[in-house]
Amino acid sequence: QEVTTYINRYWKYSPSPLSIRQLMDFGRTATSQDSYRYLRCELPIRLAHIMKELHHLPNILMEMPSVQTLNGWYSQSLSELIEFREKNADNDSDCMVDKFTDLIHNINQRHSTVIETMAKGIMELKTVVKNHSLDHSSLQYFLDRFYINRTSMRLLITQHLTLFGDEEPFKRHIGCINPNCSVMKIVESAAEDASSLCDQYYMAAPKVEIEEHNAAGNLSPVTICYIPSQLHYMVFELLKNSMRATVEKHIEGYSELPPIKVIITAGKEDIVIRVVDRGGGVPLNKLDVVFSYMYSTAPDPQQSLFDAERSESISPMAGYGYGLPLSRLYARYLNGDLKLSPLEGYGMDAYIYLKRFSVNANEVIPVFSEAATQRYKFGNLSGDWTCPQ
Ligand code: W6P
Repeated sequence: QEVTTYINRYWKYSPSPLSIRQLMDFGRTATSQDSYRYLRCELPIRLAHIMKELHHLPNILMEMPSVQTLNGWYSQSLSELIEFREKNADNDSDCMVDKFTDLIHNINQRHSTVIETMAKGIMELKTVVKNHSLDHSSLQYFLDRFYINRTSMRLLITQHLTLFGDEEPFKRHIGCINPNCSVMKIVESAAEDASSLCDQYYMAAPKVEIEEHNAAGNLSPVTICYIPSQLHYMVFELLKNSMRATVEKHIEGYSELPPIKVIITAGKEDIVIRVVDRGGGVPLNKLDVVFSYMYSTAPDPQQSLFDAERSESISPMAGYGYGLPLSRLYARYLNGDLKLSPLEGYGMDAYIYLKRFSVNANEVIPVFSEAATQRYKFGNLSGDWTCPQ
C-alpha cells in the first residue's frame, strides 16, 4: 500500500533530536519558515520510525479495534505530511507556511486521544488473551517507545503552534518552555493540587514539607529551563501516590498522618526532587507492577486525561494507572529519570532526576532498528540467570 512505501522511504532517515537549549535558541531566533523547513522533514521521519515499530507488533494486538483506529490516524497523518511536502518541495511562501501550520494543528487534534485509545486497545487485548500468553516485557518496551515518540512530536508541533500560530503563549515562556522555572513553585502547586484531590477522596491529606538545597549557593532558589507542564505532571503524580499510600496505611490509626517530605537539590549536573513518604512502600519484586501498562489497575483509562499539556488533566486517586509510567517517560524523554526505592512495610523514596543544564536535556527518542526488531522477535532474552521465586 501507499503508506507502506512512505514509511519505508522516511524510515531510512535518522531523526534529529534536539536539546532544550536548541529548542529555546530556535524559538528565540528562528522564523516561521525555518521552523516549517525543519518540521516538514522531521515529523514524517519520526512518524515513519514509530509506524515501522507499530507494524512489528504481534498480530493479535494490531487486530484490536482501537489499535486499528490508531493505525488509521497515524497513516492519515503521515500521508498528509508527505503529500504536502512533495507538492510544495521548494515553496517557502508565507501562504505555504500558514497551510502547514493548519495541517499540523489538525494532526495534533487528531492524535489528542492516542493514550486513551491505546489503553483501550490493551483492555481489548486483555479480554482476548486471558492467560497472558503475550510477552509482557515486549509490550511494555513498545508502549514506552510509542508514548515517548508521541510526546516528542507533540512538543515539536506545540512549539511551532505557540511560536507562529494562534495558540496563546505564556508570558516569559519560549513556546512551552520556561527558561527560568522555579522548581519550588512547581512542587508547591503540585502539592496543593494533590492535597485537594486527596482531600476530596479521603477527607484528609498528609502535609507536604518542602526543603531546598542549592549546591551552587544556598540562598538562591533552584531554577531550571524546562517544560513546566511536564514537571508539574511528574511531581503531582508522585505526591498523589504518596498521599494515597499514606492515607490508606494510616486510615485506622488515630495519630496524625506522617508528613510527606520533599527535598529539591541542585548539584553540578543534576537537579533531583526526592519525595519521601511513610505509606508502607511495596516489596521490591512488585515494583515493576507500579510501572506496568498491562497490569494497570486504574478504574477506567478512558475516563482519565493523560497529557501533561492539558491543564484540566485529572487522574484518579485509586489504583495504579498510567501516571507513574508516563511520568518516568517524561523524565527520560529529556535525558533524566524517575526512580522508586521502596522500604517495604515502611514507605517509599521516589526520585525525579533532571539535567540541570538545558544543553544536556537532550531528547531521547526511539529509533527503529535491527536491535528493536530483535527485541520483538525474542522478547526479553532469558536463560543466563536462574530465576529465584
Ligand atoms: C508508597 C507506595 C507507593 C507506590 C508508588 C509511589 C509512592 C508510594 N508510596 O508507600
